[in-house]
Amino acid sequence: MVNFSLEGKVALVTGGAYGIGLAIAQALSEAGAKIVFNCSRRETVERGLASYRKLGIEVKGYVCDVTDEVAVKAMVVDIEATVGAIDILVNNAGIIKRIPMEEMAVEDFRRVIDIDLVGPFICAKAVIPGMIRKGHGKIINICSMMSELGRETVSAYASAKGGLKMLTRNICSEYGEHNIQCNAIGPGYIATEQTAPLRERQADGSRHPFDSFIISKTPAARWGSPEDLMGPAVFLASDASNFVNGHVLYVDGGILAYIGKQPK
Ligand code: NAP
Ligand code: GCO
Repeated sequence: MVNFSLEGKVALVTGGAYGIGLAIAQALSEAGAKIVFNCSRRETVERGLASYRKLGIEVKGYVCDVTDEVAVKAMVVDIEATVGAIDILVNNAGIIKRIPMEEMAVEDFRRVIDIDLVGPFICAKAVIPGMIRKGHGKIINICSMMSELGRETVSAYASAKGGLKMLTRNICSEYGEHNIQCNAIGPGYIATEQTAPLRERQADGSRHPFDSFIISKTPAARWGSPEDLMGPAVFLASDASNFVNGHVLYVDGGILAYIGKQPK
């Protein structure tokens, strides 16, 4: 029988206070995993703890910036001591800055790369030794449409997410022999706080032009919801995907397959 169960497993979901991270953590919990999560701000961790309480999910939350290697290592040591060795890492924490490249400060470019690409490297590096000792592990990186496509104003984000696709493949290559599977989920356009500016109603109540654009580019003719990512996450976190490695599973309603609706 195909095993989707996560009973007895410990999952760390970075940036797991709300949005995609919360939905994925909820799904892993429903499949039996014990959940720990981190965010960079105390207030966000508190917000996340309240959400998990409302969902009836027992979690441990950490204030930890994924770009701070010393803090990440300390968090992993504490998790291993108080919850258990980490079986599943979801590198979800991420930011975006939408600035035309010629106007983007190098510091802004670096910060996005630091959080969206270096952060996953730091977190994976911190959990891999424990996974090797256990003889198994699952690393799920949260990539993006921008792992494949560019668009105006997101040069830093696309560079980070393209790099994250290749980091996924490299962890697969380097640690597959230790029974560690590293895959990625590539969400399409998902309705979260991160994309709220792209969906804001216009003054006259009409849809934001970008909102209409995405709906025209998506065969499913809708934005995704964080819940659309729950099943794919359980699959990639479970034994059901033990021979899937280095793969980016796009959960995008078909955007990448579609040239776009012909203008009327
Ligand atoms: P979101 O609503 O902005 O949530 C991001 C989470 O990451 C927050 O909990 C945030 O909390 C945390 N975070 C940010 N910087 C951090 C840091 N340095 N250290 C630790 N935690 C940090 O984002 P989302 O829409 O749920 O997206 C989650 C992931 O999916 C991101 O990697 C994003 O790039 C990716 N993604 C999103 C979409 C989409 O359409 N929404 C599509 C494809 C991929 P703090 O601010 O308190 O740290
Ligand atoms: C943007 C959006 C996208 C989504 C997502 C798409 O400004 O284009 O924020 O980047 O966040 O990454 O997969």
